[in-house]
Amino acid sequence: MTKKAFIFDLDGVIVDTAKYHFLAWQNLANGLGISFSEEQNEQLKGVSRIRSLEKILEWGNKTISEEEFTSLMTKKNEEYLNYIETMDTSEILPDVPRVLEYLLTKEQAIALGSASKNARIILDKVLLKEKFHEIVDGTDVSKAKPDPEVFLIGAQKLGVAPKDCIVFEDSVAGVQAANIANMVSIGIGDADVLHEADYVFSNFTEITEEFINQLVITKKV
Ligand code: B16
Ligand code: MG
Repeated sequence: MTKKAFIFDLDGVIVDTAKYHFLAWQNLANGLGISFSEEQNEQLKGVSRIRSLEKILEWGNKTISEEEFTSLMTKKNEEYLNYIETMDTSEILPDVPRVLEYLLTKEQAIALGSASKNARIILDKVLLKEKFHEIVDGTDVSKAKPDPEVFLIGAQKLGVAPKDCIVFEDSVAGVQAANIANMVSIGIGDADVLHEADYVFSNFTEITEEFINQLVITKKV
């Protein structure tokens, strides 16, 4: 088999940490007198920490000082870290380990491409860190998705051309980033929301070995 690179987003693809981000952002927003719904949380998926706080302040029509902005970001992250402290392998989304193992047996390259600065901590908690040949996270990038930087760095680190990379993403911004990078985009979630992706699956239980084999042999032009 030829070698391709498979790049996985973290939050919403490997683990469901969106619920913890939601609780921490909601607490922060409510403290500022801003209401914050699950629908609004959807719009923060794949979005960087800074941009997420900017959006919440926009929704609440609130302006704060730079110092307060920095201190709120720290507070949010401390609360988030408390939530993820107790994470374990039970929080890995269904069939993710099966797909990772299959790719490894087929000697394919695997990278993580996440906007989260906490990605390495989470991979450690769920004991999946050693499955990835390269990890690119929020500490390695300067531009947030839909900018393709995170995936392009992943491809470069693995030594695989972007057209030979396949990205698994749960966010619209992430799917757009993969498309802009000229990679194959696979949406994990709702097909209506992720309609820009080349393929969409509800979750990894729907991803067969035949489909993966097909991805490995297909050339993107
Ligand atoms: P942190 P992903 C993203 O991770 C999350 O989807 C997004 O909700 C979060 O704000 C962002 O990471 C930053 O996370 O505050 O931990 O640095 O989906 O790109 O893996
Ligand atoms: Mg995500």
